Amino acid sequence: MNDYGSLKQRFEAAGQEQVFAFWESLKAGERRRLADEAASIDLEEVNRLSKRLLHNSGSNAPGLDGLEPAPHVPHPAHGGDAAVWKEAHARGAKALRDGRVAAFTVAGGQGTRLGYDAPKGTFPATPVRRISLYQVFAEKILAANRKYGVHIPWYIMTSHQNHEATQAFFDDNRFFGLAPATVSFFRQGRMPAVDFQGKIMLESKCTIALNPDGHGGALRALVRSGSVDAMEEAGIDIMSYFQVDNPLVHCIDPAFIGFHIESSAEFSSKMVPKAYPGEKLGHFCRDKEGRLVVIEYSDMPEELAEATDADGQLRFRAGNIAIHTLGRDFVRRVGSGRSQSGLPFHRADKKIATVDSRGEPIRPESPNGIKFEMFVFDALPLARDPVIVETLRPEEFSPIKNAEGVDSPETSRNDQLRQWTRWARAARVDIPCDDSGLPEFAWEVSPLFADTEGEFLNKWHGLNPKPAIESGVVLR
Ligand code: UD2
Repeated sequence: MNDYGSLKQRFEAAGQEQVFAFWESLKAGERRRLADEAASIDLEEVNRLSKRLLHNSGSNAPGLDGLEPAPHVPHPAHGGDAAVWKEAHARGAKALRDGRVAAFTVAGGQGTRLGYDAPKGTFPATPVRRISLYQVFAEKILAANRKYGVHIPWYIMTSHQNHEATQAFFDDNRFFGLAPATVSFFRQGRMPAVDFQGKIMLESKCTIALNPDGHGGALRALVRSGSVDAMEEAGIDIMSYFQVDNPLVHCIDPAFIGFHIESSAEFSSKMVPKAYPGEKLGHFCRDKEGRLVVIEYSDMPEELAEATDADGQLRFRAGNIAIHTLGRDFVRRVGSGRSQSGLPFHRADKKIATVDSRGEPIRPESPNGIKFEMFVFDALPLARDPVIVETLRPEEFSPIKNAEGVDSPETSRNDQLRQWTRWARAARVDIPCDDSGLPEFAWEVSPLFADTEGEFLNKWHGLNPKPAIESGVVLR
């Protein structure tokens, strides 16, 4: 009770006493739960953010004055220097063989748009085997382990909501052949939602409306969970960062890692040219202080998003596909800073399930409060010598975000089929396709067989006899 007394006092002093409005009617277990949740909140941070973000549009976006397109390393297919890419590849491969690299997946999102009632990484992603996103990544990591003679550790950031289910999925699937000790799961932090007066909202009489603190919360969570310490102990100084939603990602990409090392970067990113101005990708830009920044699609004025160069290409075409390389010491520096020196929070107005003054549930039909989120790409301007490297969209980016339409399971499966079919055609295998390169039947290439066209050609030429590529075939 004493603990509760001081907790309540702190909330009163911060003008947040409504959190305990139903305390007297709660059972012992419910009180403990509420007190635990309340104790996890940094009141000073919440009040400071509410004050700042309630009174502006809250985008917290970098300034748009004097914005220029960010420079990037072009892919050899678009005029990049093949010799420079070869060197970068060799440098990255050495770092991999030396055991300096960990894989890192952010998977704490709520996946609301997909309408799938389980952790998104468990979603069946491929056209024939229908294996999960997690299995796709696991096979890619396993393939890299074999290639470089190492056990690449894989860190997965979950949320409070999906942590247990994620771990159970790996257990049930025997970690897809990875050594269990090399896979670590940790929960990201949470932030309370506030109403438009800045008051922390209850989700029920005994629970606070707490939400994941955004993928930018990864930096704090990597530090708090001890992952950064564990990496240091194991001699790992580079993290290969990717989202849980993109089965085409090269989880471990030696050339990208090589460019990062070559420029002594603290944070590096991949880009693809935007397909059209309104595409929902952030824009890599250089701000007027000369720092690299990402301007989210929703913050980019239409006239800038649509501006073109003399050659007719989009001027701000470098799209952020959320594939990064992070330096371990950089993560420690930004992730252990107290909130003011870490990443900024953004405001998102949302419909937040809550309770009325009698404790009855409210399911609002329009936004009734604010969630606070950090974005990992806000680390870019804080990093020394960041480098942005072009990748090819058909080879690396086809996320599963929506149940239907763009970026859906169907578009992603079709892009996987087009990729494997391109590789097979490069090996002179005749596969009937439509004009978009989509084959007439579904087949599949496991990342354990090949993860790039070059690997496919090597493996294929070594096969004797060669299998017929037909409906339902899986090369593994
Ligand atoms: C993100 C980027 C966008 C582009 C796109 C590429 C933002 C705001 N925008 O859009 O610029 O790069 O991806 O696909 O990020 N996640 C967490 N914890 C959270 C929230 C998200 O781990 O609290 C993870 C989530 O599980 C997923 C990833 O972050 O792996 C992306 O989240 P999203 O789907 O909300 O991002 P999206 O599609 O708006």
